[in-house]
Amino acid sequence: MTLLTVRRDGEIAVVTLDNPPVNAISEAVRKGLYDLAERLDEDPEVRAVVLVCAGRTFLAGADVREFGQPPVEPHLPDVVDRIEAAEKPWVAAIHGAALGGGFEIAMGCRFRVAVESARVGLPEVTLGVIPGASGTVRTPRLAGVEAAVELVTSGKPLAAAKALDAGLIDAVVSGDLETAAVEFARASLAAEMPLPVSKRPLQPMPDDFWQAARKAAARAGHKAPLRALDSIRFATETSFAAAMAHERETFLDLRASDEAAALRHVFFAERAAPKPAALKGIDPRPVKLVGVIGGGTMGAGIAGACREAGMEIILIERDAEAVARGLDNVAKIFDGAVKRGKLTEKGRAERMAGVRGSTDYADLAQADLVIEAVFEEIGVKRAVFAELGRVCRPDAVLATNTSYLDPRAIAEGLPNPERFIGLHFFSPAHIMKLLEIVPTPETAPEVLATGFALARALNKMPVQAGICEGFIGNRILKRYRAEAEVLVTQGVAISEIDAAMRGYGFRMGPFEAQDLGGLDIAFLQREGARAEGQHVPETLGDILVRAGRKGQKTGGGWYDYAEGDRAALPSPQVAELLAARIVDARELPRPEIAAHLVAAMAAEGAAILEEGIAQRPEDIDLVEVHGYGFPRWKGGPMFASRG
Ligand code: 3H9
Repeated sequence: MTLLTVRRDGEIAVVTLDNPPVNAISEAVRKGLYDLAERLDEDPEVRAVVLVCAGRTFLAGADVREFGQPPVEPHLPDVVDRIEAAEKPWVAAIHGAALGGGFEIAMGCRFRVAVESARVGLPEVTLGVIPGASGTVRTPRLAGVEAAVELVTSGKPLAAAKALDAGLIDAVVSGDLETAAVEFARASLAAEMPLPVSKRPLQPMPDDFWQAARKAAARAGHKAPLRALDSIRFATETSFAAAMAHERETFLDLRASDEAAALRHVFFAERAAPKPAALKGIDPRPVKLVGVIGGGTMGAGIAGACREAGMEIILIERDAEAVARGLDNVAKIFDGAVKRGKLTEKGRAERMAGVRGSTDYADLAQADLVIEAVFEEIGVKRAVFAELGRVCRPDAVLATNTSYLDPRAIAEGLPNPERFIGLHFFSPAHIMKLLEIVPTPETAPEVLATGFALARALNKMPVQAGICEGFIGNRILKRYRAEAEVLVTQGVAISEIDAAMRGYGFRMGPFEAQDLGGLDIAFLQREGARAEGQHVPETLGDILVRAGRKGQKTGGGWYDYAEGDRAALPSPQVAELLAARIVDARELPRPEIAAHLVAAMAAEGAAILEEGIAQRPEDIDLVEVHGYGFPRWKGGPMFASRG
């Protein structure tokens, strides 16, 4: 394979870069491009250069695998500068995505053309760094300060049409990209050449603009967006060269930070999770028609997510009234999408036309996949699978969405048990990214592969989990909450624990989260276990529920709430109810509280790994980041607690 090839089309040189899988900018790519810019400048027959990429995408950015090592010359900013300084204008021909350093190289080119399906962006902040090859310095010159701030601090790429509107690219082309780019290059030779981006003027912005932008960037919870903003602001107040030096320094500083290491860890974990090595070469079963049993919040969310991915849905409920309610729940999901401008009325109607309700299990005879999302009670679930075993095709994949029950017990007596699997969605299922995939010892490999394929189709993050109470996520949650209660019994204030976890990066602390979700679900579970004769010690949460404090919905849980207000107020009643269990008042610095609770999560994670419930520590981290609000920039409990 040749990294860079050059062919001539008259006076245009077409440079093709081929560095699979995503044309990441490695040391070899940097050196190759730099040398080529020199060589093509010396070729008297070349008047313009088109840079195009082979494979699925334009350059996807700096090679992130090199970020843990010392930087090696030529550095990317020098490559971008060299391309910009070329005597012959370069035209970036973009398909797939031009991201990070890839877009910075495109900004070094005199022109940028893209196919309609392409995206461009500067996602560096999602990796805990800022653009390091002029993204914060050239973008405001190319598209204006406001557009640059949005692109750089959000890290979100823009589709070609929007990028064109924003001035980030010069044209959206149709037909063959390379041909169109060569034509564009040829036409540009006849017209007046625009200034190189580094020479374009900058519009300074007023103070209140920067204040508002700072507020917005701070919402991300970690450093990189704020540092990126500072870098853009500095670029508007100083020379190009000074801004470049400042950007590079910030980039290198952040590259070495814990946050960047954590975000890289999550980045690579996310890419590895959907393609487990054990399933290589195993074809999933096709899934077009999906049955969902239960039209409550969870069932409707699952139906909505599957429908959004283009599958046809049959929603089964007990009676006509429940069917109507279930369909209404699904409709609300699409209504929400219309309200947010994500879906047209026509799109909504089309989505709903593919969702059918029924009370008759026989309607599932042709379903490829059926997902059960009924009440978390073993008898109810078993009855569902007895029906499914009777009516479904023997090769239809049958899945339970249980979060705590043993899938083996649910599937007991099911004919063809190799088609059975646990698919644990998180509520609201059309939004939450995590999908725990729980095979039983009998689950066939292609059924497991179907679970992973479904996750990909639904744009979810799949993690395989073994069978134990709570699988990976809820088992760690239980330990986390138990450990938080231990701190309370040691005299640490409930509000201090919540504040500590918010300070660590969670949206909510463990007690606030319980008040929002309700304390009664976990309580009922514990009561169920007790009724079965298991020894489940009385928790502090049990004491509150027995006193009628089930959370916000009952006006109070761990905190009191004024009517119609969600502000959590310390509760004298809770203090009184728990007084007998609290040893002493104790003050613990917030970082210590957070470290203690994260260590408890990691300890449970280690046990989960040892028992084979999770396959890799990265999987545990993904579960926490995508299902439980663990701050992404801390990498997950296993990463955060590494030695
Ligand atoms: C940057 O550019 C800094 C500069 O400003 C300054 C420098 C001085 N590096 O996602 P996929 C691998 S920061 C190394 O499944 P898709 C990935 O691990 C960078 N490897 O494909 C996977 O490997 P494997 C800014 C990378 O088609 C394989 O490629 N850029 C990189 O679903 C396929 O990946 C970004 O943040 C990389 N940069 O999506 C862009 N990117 O096969 C990050 C991917 O072994 N990348 N790999 O598992 C993406 O967003 C997506 O990969 C992309 C393709 C949309 C391009």
